[in-house]
Amino acid sequence: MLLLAGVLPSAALACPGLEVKGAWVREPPPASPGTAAFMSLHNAGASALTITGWRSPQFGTTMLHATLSSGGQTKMRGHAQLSMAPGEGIVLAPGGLHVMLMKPTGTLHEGEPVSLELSCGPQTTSFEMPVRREAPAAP
Ligand SMILES: [Cu+2]
Repeated sequence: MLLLAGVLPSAALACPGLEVKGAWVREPPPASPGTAAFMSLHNAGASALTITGWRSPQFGTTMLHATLSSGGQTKMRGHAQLSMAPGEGIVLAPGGLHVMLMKPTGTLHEGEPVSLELSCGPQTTSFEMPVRREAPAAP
């Protein structure tokens, strides 16, 4: 069956079942080369969901990082993909998984929006998240 692209709701092109909650970006210190974004992801769909890419027009480089602590030292390393079974969720939070945002194209201050695009194969989900100085209180 053919569908007319013009009448497709945009949600049909989004990652199926993906829900994003509580997304925010830490306000970078002056002259910082980058910052990080945090959020809760949930797969409300009927099939497994894999997030394969991250992109923000406000940063030159966007990637998923994990934080590792060993011997009192904290390191970050790249984290390939996030997969969620139906009903499963993943939390990106300070001290753990985060979206690393490097090479900002401009300055960012508290309250300003940052756009982020998540890819799951050929589909994408885009949203805006606010810049914050502090982590929001847990709901
Ligand atoms: Cu990082």
